[in-house]
Amino acid sequence: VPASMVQPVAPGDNFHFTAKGNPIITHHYTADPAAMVNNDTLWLFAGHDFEGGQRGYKMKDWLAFSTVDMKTWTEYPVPMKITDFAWAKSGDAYAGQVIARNGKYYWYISTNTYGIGVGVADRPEGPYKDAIGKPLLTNKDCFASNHSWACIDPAVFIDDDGQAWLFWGNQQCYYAKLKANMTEIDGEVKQIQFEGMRFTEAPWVHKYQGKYYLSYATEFPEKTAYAIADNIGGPYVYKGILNDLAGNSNTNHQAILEFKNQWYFIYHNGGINTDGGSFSRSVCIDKLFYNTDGTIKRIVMTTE
Ligand code: FUB
Repeated sequence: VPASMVQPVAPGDNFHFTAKGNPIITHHYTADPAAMVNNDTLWLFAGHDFEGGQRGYKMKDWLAFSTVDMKTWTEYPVPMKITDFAWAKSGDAYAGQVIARNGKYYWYISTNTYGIGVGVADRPEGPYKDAIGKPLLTNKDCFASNHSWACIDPAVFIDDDGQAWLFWGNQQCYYAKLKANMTEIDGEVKQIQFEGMRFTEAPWVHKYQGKYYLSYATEFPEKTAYAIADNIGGPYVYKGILNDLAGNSNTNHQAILEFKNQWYFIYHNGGINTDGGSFSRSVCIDKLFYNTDGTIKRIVMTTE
């Protein structure tokens, strides 16, 4: 897939396409999906693998898509670029998540090496701008790790009492409260203690029947594991592997949410990657089902 694929550029110059099974987007390489439901619309936010091959990640912007029926999609002009974060310099546009609050949309993003930032916009499709002009979190907030990409993969969650939380990390999973303004950390950074499968990266928090579910990438190449807790900070009880290795991709990065009475598991694989590397990824969506005891049935990855 050439990097110069169809791309809306001007506001209103949206691009419409119909997903024909997985991967759902075949005119770009897309990775690290995060999703949000806003009224009758599911919004999908993704990273964007530019070139692939064996050369590592090359990710310079993030992309936004919406759907009302999980089949027909709208793609918007590029809502945010790594260069919108002056402090991120030459970093890559790693994983993030968008959430609505205070009539605005906050996009927590990560960059390899430079840490986690937050973009803000008036509309889900952007354009987003750097909300604070500096990183929200850096490697020094990842006190238990000593590698340069420890501070990545922010996942944001607003609890029923209105408190917003941020989870993030690589090799270790960290969490903290966000202040009501969504742009400052409130109090101490803490660490999730895992028993069960090792935490690699890509935390995602959701709530189901009053319990907290923390899903995450485990091992490497990555599978998706999950754990359940009664409290947001744990203790989280390991419940097993949720998704297997995603073909042709070392990473798997998931989002989990309910839309129109159906739960979905959104992730990436290397479904249209023909170069043999693991850096040309594609977002996929499959249905997610719970057992009556609240555990989740293993995801069946489909191509249809
Ligand atoms: O896309 C770059 C990085 O790869 C993400 O931040 C990780 O979650 C993994 O998917």
